[in-house]
Amino acid sequence: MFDYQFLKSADPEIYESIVGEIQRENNTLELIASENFVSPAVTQALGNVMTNKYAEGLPNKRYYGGCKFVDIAEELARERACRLFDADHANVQPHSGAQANTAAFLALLKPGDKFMGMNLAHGGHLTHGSPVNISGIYFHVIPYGVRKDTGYIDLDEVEDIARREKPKLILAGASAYGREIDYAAFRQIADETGAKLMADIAHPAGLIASGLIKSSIPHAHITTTTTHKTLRGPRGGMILVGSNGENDMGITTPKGKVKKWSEVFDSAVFPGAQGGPLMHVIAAKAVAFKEALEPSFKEYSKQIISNAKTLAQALSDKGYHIVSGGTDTHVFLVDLSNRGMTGRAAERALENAGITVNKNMVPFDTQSPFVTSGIRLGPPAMTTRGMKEEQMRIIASLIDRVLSDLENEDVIRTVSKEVTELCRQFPLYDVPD
Ligand code: DSN
Repeated sequence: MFDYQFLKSADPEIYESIVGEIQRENNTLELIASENFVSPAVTQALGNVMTNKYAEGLPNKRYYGGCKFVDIAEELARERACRLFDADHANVQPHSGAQANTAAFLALLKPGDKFMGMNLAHGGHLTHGSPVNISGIYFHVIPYGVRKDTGYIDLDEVEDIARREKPKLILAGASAYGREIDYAAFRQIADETGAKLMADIAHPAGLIASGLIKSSIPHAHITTTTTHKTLRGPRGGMILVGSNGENDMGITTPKGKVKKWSEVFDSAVFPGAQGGPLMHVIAAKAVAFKEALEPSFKEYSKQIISNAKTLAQALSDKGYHIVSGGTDTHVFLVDLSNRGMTGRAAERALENAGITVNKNMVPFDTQSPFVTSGIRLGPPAMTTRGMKEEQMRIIASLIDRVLSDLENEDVIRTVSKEVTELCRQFPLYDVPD
């Protein structure tokens, strides 16, 4: 599938590290909810000569000559992104989700301005106001969270805080929250309190593109996303604007010129937050969007949700506490505090058995972010391999055997063999010679 003949002789050490990663991905159960396996077509688009090209600006409005062919790739990516999300405008240049969020903040806030974002410990994201991220360093974040009794976002609390604090921006989105987000309710609160609404759909983007869960596009003034999680594209970011944003968010510049909101966001990406776009990645984004427009992608997304629900239920049946009681999406949190172990210990033992997860804070956690009381699980990558409900029940049982006897090397060895066998039944990538 992959041809590495030049790399192998030019740089055997890097070649070996890539082969090692292919083997790791082939032979382990990847349950990190934010990871996925791209198609061979996406990897080929990523490894191409468009990496050579400077293309600051936008298609047909570049600061460099020679952009005829990269323009084709970027136009296709933008047009496909708009079709996929039913958006009016897409900027496909952000190098990552964090870069897309930084550009959105630059467009919407001034240093010191107040915004509301979901508490990181309750499922939010580093770039939604963490004190160690630019979002929390340059801006004044007011966090909101989930209800202790239900694990669901507390919209009453969101409304109370917004009325009291009058933030300029409310950010709806999360990286460890399995329930659907009610963007219409967030928009209502934003309108009532004079805030703009930003949605970060990095995690559920593929499910939203498939029309399986509610979309932020009709409600948010701006939507940011990554392209590599449930959307199954190359690592990268994107900004989307729906007609809602376009209609009511024109701004008047100091010279009296009214700028469309899409122009404001485009300028915030470049020159505001980035220089030259990664044109090879943009080509690969276009390929992934084409794949996501196929009817088979919707079937894939449906299977992700069914797999996630099955995995959560199977673990719950074995006595594990699933935050909020389950999931509507591709991800859920397991609170291990009633099992006498930390998220860190669980992550390590599972990794030794060939099951990759990430430790994660759970709402109202008493442990530090390096230790945590929980793990986050999601099956998008395993669903790409073709696994279904039956395999989810097997995986739940493998996880349970490891976590029920954390220090037992024999259990870890036996489970590890079963993991390898399960992976063998669902082949992923050919290993180069
Ligand atoms: N770090 C990603 C995740 O795992 O959710 C989000 O950016």
